[in-house]
Amino acid sequence: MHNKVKILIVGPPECGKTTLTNFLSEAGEVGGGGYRPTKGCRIVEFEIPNLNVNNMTTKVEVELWDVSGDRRFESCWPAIQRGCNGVVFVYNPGRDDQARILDSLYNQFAAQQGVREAQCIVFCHHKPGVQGKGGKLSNAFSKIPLIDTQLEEDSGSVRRDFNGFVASVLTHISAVAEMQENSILM
Ligand SMILES: Nc1nc2c(ncn2[C@@H]2O[C@H](COP(=O)(O)OP(=O)(O)OP(=O)(O)O)[C@@H](O)[C@H]2O)c(=O)[nH]1
Ligand SMILES: [Mg+2]
Repeated sequence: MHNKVKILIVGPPECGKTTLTNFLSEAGEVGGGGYRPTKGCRIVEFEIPNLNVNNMTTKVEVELWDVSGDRRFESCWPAIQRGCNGVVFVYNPGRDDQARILDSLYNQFAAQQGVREAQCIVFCHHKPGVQGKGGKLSNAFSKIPLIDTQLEEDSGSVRRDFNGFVASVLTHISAVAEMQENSILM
């Protein structure tokens, strides 16, 4: 059983990727201090001790790559994308430029990399006080689950949704591996 995953978290600047990464990995406080833009990328490793994958409980090691939303670091993207198993797209529903940015990120981080819809999820991240649903996401996202994340109000569901996503990524990986084995045997 493959129990290690590399997940990227991408989205426009300041939408909350580092905050979500810190919450999921328990690496820091939510909303503590001011905004410090991520430089290039930050890799955080943590474990999910008991994850149910294909009816089996297993320990999963997660490498979460918290990618800067600043395109000045675009030259690092090929290195960041190598060996990626899944992508979390994050956006701020309080701004109307986000759908366009997310569509372009989908092309670069999923479509062009052969990362399938089953390996993606969208977090519509509500910072405290942010209203609205944001612009409609492009058709590229029509088959990708979209989750509202609100750490102050319901952080438990954010963790559950993320863990569920990791389980479905692992299910996808094992299904692909099985197909490849079968095609070798045939
Ligand atoms: N209180 C609170 N603050 C948040 C939340 N999400 C984001 N913020 C704040 O919004 C600002 C930007 O959040 P970051 O997580 O740094 O944004 P980012 O997407 O990592 O930005 P880049 O690294 O520049 O791409 C910071 O000041 C955060 O503290 C949240 O859920 N609660
Ligand atoms: Mg950041």
